[in-house]
Amino acid sequence: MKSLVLRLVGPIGLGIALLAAAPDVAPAAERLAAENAWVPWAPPAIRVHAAYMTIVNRGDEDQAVVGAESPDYEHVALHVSSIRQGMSEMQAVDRIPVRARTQIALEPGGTHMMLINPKRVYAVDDRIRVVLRLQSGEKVETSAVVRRRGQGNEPAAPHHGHHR
Ligand SMILES: [Cu+2]
Repeated sequence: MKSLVLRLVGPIGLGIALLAAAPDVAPAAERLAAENAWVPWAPPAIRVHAAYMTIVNRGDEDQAVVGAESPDYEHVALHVSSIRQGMSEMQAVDRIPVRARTQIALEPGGTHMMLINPKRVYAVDDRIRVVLRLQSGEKVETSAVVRRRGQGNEPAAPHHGHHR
């Protein structure tokens, strides 16, 4: 669904003006896309959710996501999970680099976004807007679908047991 990936360059009018002025230069936000975004459904008592997606850099320049926000949450953080001494731990990171012509999977047990303090209650199949901030200052918007965690090898419990 291409319409889920939007360019956000200041006011819409300005974005159109920039496009018209420089048709040969695709803005960073058009070369970076956040695809297949999803948020595992959690009961309302859980105030910290994860967001997973694939960040695709189709451009010739390295990019980096340096932050994110969502109108549906108070705060969004970038996190990396790892297993240490048999325990799942996670750490906040400043940036998620996405090298030219590569993609990065944000997935359970690895890099992910942490959505903190939801502003509403979600049901399965709801959509959550997430806006990625790029190093260039540009923004990439994506729409994450609320899904139940798969029955595959993902843990049934949220991986956020060690979150402060
Ligand atoms: Cu986390």
